[in-house]
Amino acid sequence: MWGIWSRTVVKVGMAKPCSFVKPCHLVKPVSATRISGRYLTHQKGLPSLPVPPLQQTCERYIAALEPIVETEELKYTKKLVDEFQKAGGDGERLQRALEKRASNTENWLSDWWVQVAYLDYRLPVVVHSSPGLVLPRMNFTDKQGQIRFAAKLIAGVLDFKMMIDNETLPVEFMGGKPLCMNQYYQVLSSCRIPGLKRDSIVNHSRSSSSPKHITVVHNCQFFVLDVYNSDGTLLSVDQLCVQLEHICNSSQQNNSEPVGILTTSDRDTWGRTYQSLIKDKINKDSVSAIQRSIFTLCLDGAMPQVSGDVHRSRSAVQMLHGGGSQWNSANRWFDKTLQFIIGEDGTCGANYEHAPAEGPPIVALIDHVVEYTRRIELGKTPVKSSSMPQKLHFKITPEIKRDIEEAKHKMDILAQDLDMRVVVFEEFGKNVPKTYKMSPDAFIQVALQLAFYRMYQHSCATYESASLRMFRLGRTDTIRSASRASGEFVKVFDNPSKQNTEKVELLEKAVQAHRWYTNMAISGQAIDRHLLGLKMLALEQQITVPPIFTDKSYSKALHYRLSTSQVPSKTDCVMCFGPVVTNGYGVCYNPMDDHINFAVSSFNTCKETDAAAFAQTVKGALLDMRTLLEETPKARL
Ligand code: COA
Ligand code: HC5
Repeated sequence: MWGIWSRTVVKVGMAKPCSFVKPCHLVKPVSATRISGRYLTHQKGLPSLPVPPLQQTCERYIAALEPIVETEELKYTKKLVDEFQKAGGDGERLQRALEKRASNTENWLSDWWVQVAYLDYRLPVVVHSSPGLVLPRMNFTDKQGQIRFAAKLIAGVLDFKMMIDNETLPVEFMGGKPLCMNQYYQVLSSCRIPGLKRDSIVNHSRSSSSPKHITVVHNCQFFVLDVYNSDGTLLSVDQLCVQLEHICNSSQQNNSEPVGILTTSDRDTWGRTYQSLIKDKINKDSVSAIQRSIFTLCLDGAMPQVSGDVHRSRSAVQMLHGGGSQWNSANRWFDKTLQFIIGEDGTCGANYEHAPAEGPPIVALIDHVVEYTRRIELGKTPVKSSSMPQKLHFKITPEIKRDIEEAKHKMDILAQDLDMRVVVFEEFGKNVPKTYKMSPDAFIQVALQLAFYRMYQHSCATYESASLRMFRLGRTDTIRSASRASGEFVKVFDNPSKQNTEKVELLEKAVQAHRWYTNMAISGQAIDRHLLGLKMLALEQQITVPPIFTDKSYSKALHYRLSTSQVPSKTDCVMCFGPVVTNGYGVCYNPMDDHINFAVSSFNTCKETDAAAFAQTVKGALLDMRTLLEETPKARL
């Protein structure tokens, strides 16, 4: 299996030249019709994503390969790279074409990226692409509490939506530079649609009749809930409570076909089923109501009681895939860009379909919602009557019934395979690295490198997400955390014959190397998206794909056994995702001031990996690195 972040590799022969004609099916750039003034002025002021110099990328590519390929492989790749970048070679030609594309587009990368990383990707979005987000356990333990919290949550999301609609969202900054805000306009009222070979995204937020409803799913049954009164005002929290109670009361029996499970299938299979499903007018209207809705709210059924770390890990599983067909996997519509998930025992979080946006805008929305739910009180306003929620009906043919059974079966295999461990590292957070004048993120990444080396005695290709939102319509590039400096550090760290002063020096160098790579990535000078762009052009122009892209080193460089991401938040939550290769780990972390939340995933069918063991080894690495700094006086200077 190729994870999304590996599949941009090698399979050159299989990849078809993409004809990115009119990307009407892509995330629509913000249109000038409704979004205006402040937002557009801000967006226009942002710089365009640069195309890095070819020679720079070639040099940095070779440097990045050093810790992860064999000496002989590196020698061979150096020759290919020299050939690629020589005057009059493939590289020069492709580079010129890429520069031309950059001058003719708002962002030379973003449409390609959405296509390659998401819409062309055919594995299920569940586990393989859509992340989960786990909020701290909330203070309720029964159905009544679940409904009351859900009502507040809906009100909180609509409060945030108002800021999006009025363009009053504060512009975000990174390192003093303003960020692209486009992703905020893509997360509500949008949905992924399965295709036969390629998916698409619809976004209804700026259509002339923008949606006024959400979808609620309970006991695998879907309902349309209008969240605006006929006079255009929002339903109050009390009104929402009444509506949710009505939904729950009218779906107590689990007697409908669990049609939502179809969205867990691989995309080609779901694409085929989708075609036959929407042939029926009733089904088409029901599916359209889900797709158009502002977001989906999943009210989950009760789960067996567990506590502590086990509860956190179980919640992460609920957010990521719902626990399997007998639990809540069918109580979802995984194509929906944003799904809030609320259990009966205080479990609460979200799942989001990744194509339209990165984690940070989702987290900002959720931070706002959590804050809102803490402020708002119930039972203060008289309950006005509002229109009744509408149940969505589906007509299920024997063929679709068969597809549902197959989807259940495959989802259950996937659920069995995923090992997810949420751990809280309680000893310290950003505070300790800061004391030693080190970047906390770089410190954590070096600890991940040390942990991997301790378990496997070598380094692996490592991916960390870097934001490109300093540029207009920017998405992400890759920070390659395995560097020459990290390699030198991890090799020496457990060697008792080495002095602590040398170890500290190597640690400092490794941390600095990581921070250097981060700065280069967020300023649009990293290598991965540039190489992808050059390869995409070769495919588009139907010229022979240059050998550097069919080279073994390139596939090794993209086989990320460590796929990682830092997603910070105000709320003490943790984000999670699956590994991107069969023998890899997915590691998402949220560094708070005095602790760090980690979610580590791996596949049970892989005998080499073990999420719990890796999480434990990361904890050990962080502690040992701090001890080294504490015991080595030089470090305090
Ligand atoms: N000494 C003291 N303090 C330092 C320091 C140093 N040498 N270097 C950094 N710090 C401080 C920073 O000022 C910052 O302070 P704050 O806690 O007050 O904000 C804090 O430490 C964190 O900085 P750092 O750990 O270096 O990370 P970062 O915030 O710069 O983040 C990335 C690094 C790569 C995560 C970030 O650039 C990025 O791209 N984020 C987006 C990732 C993303 O999109 N993920 C989701 C993908 S879906
Ligand atoms: C709720 C936020 C979860 C983070 C999701 C994330 O980091 O996605 C990465 C996106 C990117 O473009 O780097 C991909 N990754 C999960 C494979 C790291």
